[in-house]
Amino acid sequence: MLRSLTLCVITDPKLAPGRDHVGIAKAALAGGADMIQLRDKAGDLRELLPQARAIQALCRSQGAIFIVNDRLDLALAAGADGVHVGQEDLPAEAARRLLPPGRILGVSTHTPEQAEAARLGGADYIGFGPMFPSGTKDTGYTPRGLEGLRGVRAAICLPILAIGGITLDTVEGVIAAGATAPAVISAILAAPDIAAAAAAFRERVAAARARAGASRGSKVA
Ligand code: TZP
Ligand code: MG
Repeated sequence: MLRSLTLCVITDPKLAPGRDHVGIAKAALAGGADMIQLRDKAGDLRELLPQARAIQALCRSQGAIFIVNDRLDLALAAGADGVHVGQEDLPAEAARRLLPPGRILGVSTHTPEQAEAARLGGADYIGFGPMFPSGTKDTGYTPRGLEGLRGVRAAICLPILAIGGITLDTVEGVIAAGATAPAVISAILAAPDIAAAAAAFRERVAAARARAGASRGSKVA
């Protein structure tokens, strides 16, 4: 399932005025996102829990995966499919120990060494970035670019969700460089029509995969 992911949309209501996490998730799912990650650095857990439960139910009904960023307590309380931790959150192995069997663990990484450590800690997939300059989060790392992505792809066989400044114009290159799928915030949430923006991303990812498949086929032939 993770290996066939096409698009992860990360909910951040600051970037989608007038919509809450559930509204963003609904629109992204309508456009074909197959993973939703709830990301809220400041939210009150009492308010986030019902939203997380609603998104989990929506995702389940549409065969999509629901992941909670940072907050393992929220992920567990909502019955989410998994949790995504960064380099300053719970270490991967600690999160892995606390997650029930079968749940998904994602880890944000910025270097091949961090990616390998995440794998050893039990990650099911890694986030890798920032790919390009991003106004959404200052990770403290310079953009990794396609070269950085190729390096981590060569170093590790886990699914990779590339993140950071990815747009419709750059997503095909990101897939060609070895990402399993993009994880996107602003290019989708700030669009006037979130569902249409998600659908456009899906199409580009599918096109890039088809091209990669065709070129592999022609090399074999
Ligand atoms: N981690 C690395 S860059 C980033 C995160 C959460 C922000 C991605 O947001 P955007 O708006 O798609 O650049
Ligand atoms: Mg985090």
